[in-house]
Amino acid sequence: MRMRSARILQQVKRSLHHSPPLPQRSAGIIGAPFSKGQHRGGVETGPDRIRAAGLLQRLQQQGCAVKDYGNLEFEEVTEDEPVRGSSRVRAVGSANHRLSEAVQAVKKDGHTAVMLGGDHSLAIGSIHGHSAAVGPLSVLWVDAHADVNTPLTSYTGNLHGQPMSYLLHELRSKVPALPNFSWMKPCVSARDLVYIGLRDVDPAEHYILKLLGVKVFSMSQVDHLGVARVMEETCDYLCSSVKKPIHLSFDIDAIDPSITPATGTPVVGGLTYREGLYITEHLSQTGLLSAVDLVEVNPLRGRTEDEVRSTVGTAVDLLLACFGRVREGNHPSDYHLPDP
Ligand SMILES: [Mn+2]
Repeated sequence: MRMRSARILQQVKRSLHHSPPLPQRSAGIIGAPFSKGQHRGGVETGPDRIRAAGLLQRLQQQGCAVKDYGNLEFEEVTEDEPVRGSSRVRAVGSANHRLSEAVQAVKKDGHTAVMLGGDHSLAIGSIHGHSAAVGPLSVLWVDAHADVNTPLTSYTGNLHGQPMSYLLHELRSKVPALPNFSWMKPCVSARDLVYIGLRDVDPAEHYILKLLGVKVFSMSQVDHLGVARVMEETCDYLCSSVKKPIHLSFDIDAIDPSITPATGTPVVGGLTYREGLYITEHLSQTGLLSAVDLVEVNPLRGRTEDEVRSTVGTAVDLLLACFGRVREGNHPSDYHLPDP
């Protein structure tokens, strides 16, 4: 009898709480004010602008525990001549070494790591550190670009267009040994990588993605399938065998530049704000999201304050969704209606 009434009480409670309760999560935030993986100044101010838009407070308001590890300080590399056509290799190698260690510390403290960039070369250290702490990962790379040039295929010599080639086991023999990179080894299998949002892919990159059979949802596929099907297929694909922790590497230029113009290499025809939120809401609900990069927010690239605000605000909204915020609304599990 007591069992039964307890069950009825549970059912009543459940019907009162039909919107999903806020998940208990904790975010460990690392600022990485680094811009030497590309040539435009300003992207190093991204982390502080994202914090100033209220990221920490808003995460706390939605029931998420937050620890801010502050901004990393990167050592000045004075002699940094190009190597095999790539620029500032030593600075990128050294910064990513530091970042890898910082991400490992955040994971050992038990948080979901949040790396605020900075340019996308930082994914090298972020993904390496994440993998060093938790083992094999799934990587979801949301970006207009594939960032999988090797130093020998890159047209620009910018390392923010190369990070995935350093990280993939399958490309080990195609990436030359570089100064200040001896600390890192590839740690991602092509089978465990999914791209969403691609629309500006170099020929060599396209060749690599086909050669390795990487799962790609370009903007054409997003148009064709719709974002809900894309996320369903992404999660089925990544979780088909073992459920590995997921690393989300989100380049703000994946979103259409009409929404997020303050970024270094905008490309028209991107994800809508709603598609971006759908991706992050859906990932959050898998319970497997273990680290997030939010990179390439460059406040100096906005032509107006409104453009900067829209870009930074979108970055914040994407991160809130990673930690359980859904558009239908949330309420704390101990919420009580006030009695008159
Ligand atoms: Mn990128």
